[in-house]
Amino acid sequence: MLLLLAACYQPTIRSGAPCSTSNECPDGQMCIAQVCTLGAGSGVMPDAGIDGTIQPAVDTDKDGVPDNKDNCRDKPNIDQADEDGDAIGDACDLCPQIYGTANTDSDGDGIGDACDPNPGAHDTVWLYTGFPAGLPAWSRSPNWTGSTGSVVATSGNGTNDGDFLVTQFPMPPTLDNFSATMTVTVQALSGTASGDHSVGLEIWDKNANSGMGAAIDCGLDQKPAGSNSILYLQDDNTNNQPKSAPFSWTVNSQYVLTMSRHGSTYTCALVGAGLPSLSFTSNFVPRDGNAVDIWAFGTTAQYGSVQIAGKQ
Ligand SMILES: [Ca+2]
Ligand SMILES: [Ca+2]
Ligand SMILES: [Ca+2]
Ligand SMILES: [Ca+2]
Repeated sequence: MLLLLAACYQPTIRSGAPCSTSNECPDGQMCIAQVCTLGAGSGVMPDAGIDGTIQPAVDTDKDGVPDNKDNCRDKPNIDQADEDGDAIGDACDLCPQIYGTANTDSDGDGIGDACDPNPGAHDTVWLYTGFPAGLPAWSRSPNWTGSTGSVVATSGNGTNDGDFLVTQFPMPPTLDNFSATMTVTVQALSGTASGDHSVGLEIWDKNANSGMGAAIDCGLDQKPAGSNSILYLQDDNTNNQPKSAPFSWTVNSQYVLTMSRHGSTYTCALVGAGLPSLSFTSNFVPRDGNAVDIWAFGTTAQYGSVQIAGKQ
C-alpha cells in the first residue's frame, strides 16, 4: 500500500515564486514578469529525482547560487562578480583582471602565473577590490563617483587639476617586491583640448611626502588632439628619466595596467600579448600601506578593479 501511494504521489512546485536571477523556473513553469507561472517552461533550478520527486538544486558552497549557475562553486560569492568576464568568478579566479588565462599557479600561492608579482616565491594579495559598493572610503580628490562595480573620476587638465584615489592595503613587512594592477576605461577626454589627457597608477615616495609630485607615474597619455599616444613611466619628483612607448589607446576600450617594484626597479606595463612595457631604477621608497593611487588627468575614467599583491 505504501508503495502504491509513493508511486502515485507527484508533488508539484507551486507557482508564484520569483524567477531565478537568470529567469529560470521549475519544470513545468515559465518565467513571466519575473514570476514563475504554470506553463510549458523547462526550468533547471530543481532537479527531478529518480523517483520523480523534486530535489533541491545542489549548492556546494551554500551561497544561494546553485552549482549549475555558480561561477565559483567552492567559494561563497553571492555577488557572482567576474571582473574580466571569463566565467570564472573573482572569488576563485587566480587572475581576476585578466581574461581567459589558464588558471595555473606554479608556486602555489593562490595568484596565477599571469598576474603573480613574484612567480617563484610565495605572495599574498594585499588588496583586491572590484568596487562592489562603489566608491570606498579612501583618501581622494573631490571628483569621484561610484556605482556597483566601478568608480569614475572626472578630471580637468589645468595646473591644479588631476584626480586621485589612494588605495589602502594592510602594511606588509616589506614593500620591496609588489605589483599594483588596475582595469581602466577612459570614457571621454575632458579638460581643454590643448592639454594632456591621461590615466594611470602612481607609487608615492616615503621620503618626499609633499604631494602629488613626489611619486612615480605609470600611465597612458595623449597630447592635444589625440596625438602622441603613449604608455609612459616617469619619476615625477625630479621630472627626469621619462620613458615612453607608442600605444594608440582610445576611449571606451578597457585596458589592464600594471606597475611593479622589485628592489629599486620600477616597471610599467599594459597586460596582454605584444603590449609595451617600460622599466627604470629609482631611489624612490614606497611610503606605507597608502603607497599606491589611481588617477586621472584630462579624462573621465572608469576603474573596474585594483589588485595589489606582493611578498608577505
Ligand atoms: Ca559560489
Ligand atoms: Ca573571471
Ligand atoms: Ca603564483
Ligand atoms: Ca608568487
